[in-house]
Amino acid sequence: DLYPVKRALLSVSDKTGLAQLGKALATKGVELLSTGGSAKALRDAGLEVKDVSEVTGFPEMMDGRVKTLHPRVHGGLLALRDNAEHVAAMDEHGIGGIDLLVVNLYPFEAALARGADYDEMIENIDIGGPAMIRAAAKNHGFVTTVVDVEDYDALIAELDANDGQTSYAFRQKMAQIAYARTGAYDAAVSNWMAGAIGEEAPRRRVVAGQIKQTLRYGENPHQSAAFYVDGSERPGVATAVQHQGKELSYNNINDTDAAFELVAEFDPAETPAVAIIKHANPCGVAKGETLLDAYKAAFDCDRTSAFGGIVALNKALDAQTAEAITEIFTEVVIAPGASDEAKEIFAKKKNLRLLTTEALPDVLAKPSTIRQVAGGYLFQDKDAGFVGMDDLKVVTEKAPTPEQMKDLLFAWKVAKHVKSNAIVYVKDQATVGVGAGQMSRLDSALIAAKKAERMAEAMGLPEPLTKGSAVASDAFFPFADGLLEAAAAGASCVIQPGGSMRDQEVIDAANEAGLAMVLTGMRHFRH
Ligand code: 93A
Repeated sequence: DLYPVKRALLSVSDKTGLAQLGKALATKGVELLSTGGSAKALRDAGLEVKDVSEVTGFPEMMDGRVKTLHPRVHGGLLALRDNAEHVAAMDEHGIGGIDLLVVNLYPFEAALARGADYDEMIENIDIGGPAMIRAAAKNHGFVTTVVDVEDYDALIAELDANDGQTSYAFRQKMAQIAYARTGAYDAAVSNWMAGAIGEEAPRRRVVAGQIKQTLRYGENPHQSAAFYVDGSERPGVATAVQHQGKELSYNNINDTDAAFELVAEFDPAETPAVAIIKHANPCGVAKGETLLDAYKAAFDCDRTSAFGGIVALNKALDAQTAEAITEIFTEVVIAPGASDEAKEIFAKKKNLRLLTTEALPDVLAKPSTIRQVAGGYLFQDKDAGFVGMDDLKVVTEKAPTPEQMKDLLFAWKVAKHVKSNAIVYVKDQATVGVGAGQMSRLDSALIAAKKAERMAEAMGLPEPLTKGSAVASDAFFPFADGLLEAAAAGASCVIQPGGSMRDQEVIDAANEAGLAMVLTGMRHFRH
């Protein structure tokens, strides 16, 4: 199953390592064919190269759109060397076999990342490259295809080990990588176009990405895992710069994403805000005069759970807040920047990871989200639903005071980021109890209240902070019981979508308990 490499075609946009590869091949007596820029780079390195235009008898034309699209190239890649008719056709038409194809594509993803305009993006769609890659990879019975600079060393090692030949297993492996590349490339093109034409329905989105990190393991140590990026420049965990600490784990990445998306709900131009996340749910979220105040208030919601948490800030990390964060064990801190002083303080905590981005995530953007089910994928727009003061309908005898209204809207924003069923108690722009992920809304209300009681005991407070709080429910109360539980915990006002068959029953219960209640008309399920 060994097949010799006698003639190679090299056509690469990224010239990294090209000269070294060319030299190694030339030393082995391989004839080199190449396209314009690649041929020049090889010649500059002192190598003998034949231009593809000389092989095809056509110049590279139309701004390079047509350079390798020719039967002398594609015949050379596709001909079955052990098929008499194929060999006869090669002879008849003067087609020489190409045994090795080294191509990397026009940098479409890089153009996307730097925000190139439409015409530039179009010019960066490589046609000839993928055509050759797909041809060579199809013919892996004879032809070796290399599409990644990172595989040059493996190629040379393979040729060294086999006296200038490659094994079938190697060619097959390279072919699989090749199709992964062309698949991801066209996915990037299609996804970019979807955005460019403002297509909202994600129905025909393609799932593809580039590997960013092979993870040590998945959610558990017996699961293998990897982190793929989609090439977009959205501020977030995928594009953040890590300043210190160990590699991020699967769970870290997931939790950091949840934390940053949540804290981005709070406009930094208004007030600093902090979110602390555990297992993808917030265990404390608060606004404050300063970041430090916000951190302290968020921490006080559930000090027990905050241990080993992920902290997200809506403003650049400052020294005072950094100092406070280091007082307990924290896994990750993510913020749109960090002062030098803050970085120095963190440097003493070797295990703490600090990530910074240039901006906050855009909470109004609606990129597709993807979830896998057995045999398929579920796509949907990200939940970018927003409810403002004007969208609220007061349905009780009492109306919320302006102070209560502020807390209600705060609670509502947090509830959007809590696994359903979500119940969130808020007092003075800080969560004071979060009930997440229960199968009954009543249980979420109970758990959140219980946690608040425990915190009050631990902090030596006369009564739980849920007394006089605002409470949010991510979806309607199907019965009055959940609402009554919130009232028992001391809530004085409620925000919820409404829309239950028993809305009237729930409204009556709210009036009886002396609560003010507003309806949003929008729910925030999150599963
Ligand atoms: O414009 S193309 O789609 N038309 C072609 O026929 C073609 N052949 C190779 N782009 C084509 N290529 C690409 O050119 C390769 O995939 C590679 O990325 C690039 C190398 O060009 P150069 O050697 O001139 O730098």
